[in-house]
Amino acid sequence: MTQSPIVTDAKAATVELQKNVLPKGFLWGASTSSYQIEGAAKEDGRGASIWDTYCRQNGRIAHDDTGDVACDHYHRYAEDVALMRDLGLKAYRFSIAWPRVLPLGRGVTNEKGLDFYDRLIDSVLEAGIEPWLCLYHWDLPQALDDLGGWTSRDIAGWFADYAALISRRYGDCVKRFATFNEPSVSTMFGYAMGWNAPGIVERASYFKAVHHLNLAHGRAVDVIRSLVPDASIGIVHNRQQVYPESDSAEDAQAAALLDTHWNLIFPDPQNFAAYPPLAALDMEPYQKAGDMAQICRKTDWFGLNHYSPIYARADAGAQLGFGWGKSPDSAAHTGIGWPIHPDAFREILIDTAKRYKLPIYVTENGCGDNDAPNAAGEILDEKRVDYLRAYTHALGEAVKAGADVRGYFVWSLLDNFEWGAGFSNRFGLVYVDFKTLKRTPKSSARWYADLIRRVS
Ligand code: IFM
Repeated sequence: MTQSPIVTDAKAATVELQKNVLPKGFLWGASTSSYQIEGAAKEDGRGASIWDTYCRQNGRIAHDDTGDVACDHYHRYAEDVALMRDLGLKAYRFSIAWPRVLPLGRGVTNEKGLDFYDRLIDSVLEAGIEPWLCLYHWDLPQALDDLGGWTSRDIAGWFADYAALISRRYGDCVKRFATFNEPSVSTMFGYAMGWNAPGIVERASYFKAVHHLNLAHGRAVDVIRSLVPDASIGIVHNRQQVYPESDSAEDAQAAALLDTHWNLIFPDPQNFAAYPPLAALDMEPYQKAGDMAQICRKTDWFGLNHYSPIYARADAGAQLGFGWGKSPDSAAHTGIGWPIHPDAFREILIDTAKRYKLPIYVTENGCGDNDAPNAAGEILDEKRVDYLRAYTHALGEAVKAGADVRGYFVWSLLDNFEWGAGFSNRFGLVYVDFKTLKRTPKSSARWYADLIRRVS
């Protein structure tokens, strides 16, 4: 995917997506994840996750923030569902906290934790919103990490059993299942870079984690299909164009490697039964006969998370052979410094549709900033409105060019715990005051509600 950077079309921010561009029944939604919003970390029998541990390690998270309380969604979910209803959302993507329902990751279930998701799903359905359930958004039970976590081959079986529990419990009313969210981030940042839980920096651990997660995906797809025959199953991948930081041959090689690990190492084996060429040799030691047949599973849709292109530079000393490059200063950037490239979004949608030939749901897209209320208590996040306007317009252009895109979920419904950045990076349509936990819809929430009304 290495090619010249796309120049941002600044005019796109003023062009609204028009009615009748998108297919009938297009799903407008918003996404969240368990550790980032739920809080109630020690309540009602929830077990510890690797993020509870990681957040307590010195210097890992900005301001030593933790997800202990986060948005307190565990107690305030009804208020949050009311916000979704006011927005006019058609779908809501959330994740289950594995340690909330299986405190040790396997074995004895936690009925109170399971009840919480019953209540949440019921209230989402009562609001006329379709629940999209993601099994794994990074909060691995600590007890499983103690046994090796994703570096242990046994995890494919632990995950399959967890998928069975969730399918049996919720499969009567939930029909949309995602196995994983952004596996390339959770494995690369968690096992090769040390930037995410569990904070490991080791090549071999990373390759093992990748392979075992791929196996777990294949096993879980089989389990969900057998227990919920009418389920619509997918997995959520982040895909971003990867550009070399300079014209040097070394940076070009680094970009090809980053592309392999960021964009291909999960969807390629899952769809084509083969690891991408630049990773194939590294993956060999961890594969057993029959693994590829288990990993490669037909899914019903491709979940695409996209924010902006990323940049690579040569770094021979790095665990995976590439370093992270800087985006050109000339590009427009969000408040947290991510490049704004709606054209890249259009192109990645077209490219993903051609490569994987699956219906696409944009399962995350959004704009991070450091929003603050004005004197009147309003959050006028015009920059986010411009971003969303430009990106949804680009989505329409991709559809016109033939990409089969069937839904779009904003990241995120609420400001939340943004991993290593703690609470300082805000992506929400709804502002959360983390002292009082008061929710206030931002200008972007009003804009999004209006868009949904206008084009649905
Ligand atoms: O907050 C994250 C989310 O958990 C995964 N995708 C990117 C978002 C913004 O960084």
